[in-house]
Amino acid sequence: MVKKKKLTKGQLRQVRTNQNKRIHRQEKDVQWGESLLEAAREGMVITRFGQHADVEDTQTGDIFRCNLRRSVESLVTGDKVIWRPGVEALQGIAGVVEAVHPRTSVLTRPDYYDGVKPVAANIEQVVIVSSILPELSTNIIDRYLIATEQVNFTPFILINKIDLLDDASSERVKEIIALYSEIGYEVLMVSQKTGEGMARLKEKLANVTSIFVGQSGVGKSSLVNILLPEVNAQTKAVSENSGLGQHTTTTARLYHFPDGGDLIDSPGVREFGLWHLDVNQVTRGFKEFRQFLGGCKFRDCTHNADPGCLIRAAVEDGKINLERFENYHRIIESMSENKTNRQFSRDKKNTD
Ligand SMILES: Nc1nc2c(ncn2[C@@H]2O[C@H](COP(=O)(O)OP(=O)(O)OP(=O)(O)O)[C@@H](O)[C@H]2O)c(=O)[nH]1
Ligand SMILES: [Mg+2]
Ligand SMILES: [Zn+2]
Repeated sequence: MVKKKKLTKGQLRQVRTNQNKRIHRQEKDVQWGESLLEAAREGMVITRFGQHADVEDTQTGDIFRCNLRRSVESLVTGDKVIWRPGVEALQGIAGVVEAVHPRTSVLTRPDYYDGVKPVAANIEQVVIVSSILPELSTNIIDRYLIATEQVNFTPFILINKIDLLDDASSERVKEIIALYSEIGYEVLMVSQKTGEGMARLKEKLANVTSIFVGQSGVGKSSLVNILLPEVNAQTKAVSENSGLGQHTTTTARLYHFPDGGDLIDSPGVREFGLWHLDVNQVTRGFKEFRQFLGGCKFRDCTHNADPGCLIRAAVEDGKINLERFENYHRIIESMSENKTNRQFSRDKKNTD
């Protein structure tokens, strides 16, 4: 714990005023007057929810639930912050986040109303988790790869639940591994259930800050529980009715490995949207396309049926994988659909 000093008379008075406000329900939020706060300390955001964040004090390693100053515009798991402890906890809140240090990296995704939303900050490695159940989808993997390629993260692909492999899915996994290895992405196969492949995964996670991303139900939190047995993150079976994950994890949370390295577990999203990116960014997100870009006959080539398209030619020559090419066009199409829907619901929101 951060050492507490004895309260001065003025501080005691303010504490009492806050308590009275609370009793009389006049004020929803606890007010932290200057005199109720101790000196500034360094910390890191372990998790953020609503108007609160759990901040780990850098010096002691203890975790404190904090309010956020209004000037703090955006705060996510992994953010390094300056925070100040209160002289005593009020309504379970132990301090205030005063400021956020500049981020070395941030993983973002679009939010329906707010534009771009950060998911986590100061990460180095993105682990794209996929699994035999609910589904093995290269379209989803590609969406995450595009997002990670924007910021030069090192991504790798993790296929979980290989204990569920049958002949057909084994063939499919082999195809997927070949596809991504050829482009230069590492693919690991693991089973949280049997422990297969877990040693290699541990190696990959040592001494770096990583984030698990991927659909709901692929087993991100289950993997966290095996990697860090003392954590006990909540997990839930994939729904038998819908065949979908149940959105069990609701907010990103950071864990430390005892021997070095951090791991962030994140909530599965229904669709990892990319409409905060423009077409060029998506195209460059397919890193094997890059060597051909700029060489098509027409400058505004859509890399579809356009004459003189080098990307299409590369597909025909077997230099670009057909599945990746098809995913590319599906993603580009869905981006324009989503943009229209979003505009529509924004207009609707404005007239409501
Ligand atoms: N057979 C098998 N089941 C697994 C494996 N790993 C996880 N599961 C099961 O998959 C289900 C979903 O796991 P979770 O860890 O909750 O999935 P998640 O990715 O954290 O999901 P969200 O928090 O909703 O994003 C649970 O019932 C797990 O027991 C595995 O290796 N093999
Ligand atoms: Mg989870
Ligand atoms: Zn082209």
